[in-house]
Amino acid sequence: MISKQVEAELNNQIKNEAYSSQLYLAMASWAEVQGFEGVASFMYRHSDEERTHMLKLVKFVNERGGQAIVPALDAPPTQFEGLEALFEMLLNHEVEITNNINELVHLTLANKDYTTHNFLQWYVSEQIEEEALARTVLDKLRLIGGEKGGGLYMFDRDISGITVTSANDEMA
Ligand code: OFO
Repeated sequence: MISKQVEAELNNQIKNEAYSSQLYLAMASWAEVQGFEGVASFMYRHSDEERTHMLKLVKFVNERGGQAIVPALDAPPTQFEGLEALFEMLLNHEVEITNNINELVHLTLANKDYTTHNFLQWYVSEQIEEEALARTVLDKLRLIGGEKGGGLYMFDRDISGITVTSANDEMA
């Protein structure tokens, strides 16, 4: 059984993951319209991943005697200044999510809730990968000279094959 406080914070994280999914879906749609098919397919996949992160939390809260709440969400942006701005936003967002997860982990320890603490370790590892991925993509984009460089076609083509979990291998 989870405490009311842990339940409330897990529900807050459900909202954060749901927003991540919507944000990346908005990025996918923008990229598709701009003609960046590779970036769009990467973002569509990333959006799906975030939905699985949310679902994992929904099931956990319900299994532990709480009730997962499906939240109302703010609308994500519809316009992005460019690819570099888009990936910077993604990185900043993931850093924020990492902070949220760390706060949650801290709360479970303070509550001596070792079951939830154990469950959250998956998210701790996942955040290492997500931040590393965003940084690697940004580095690659800067390496080709950003928006003004001539390598955008290759960048877009390469990124379509990257998955969140295999980011480090594939971008190496
Ligand atoms: Fe769910 O990891 Fe990104 O936000």
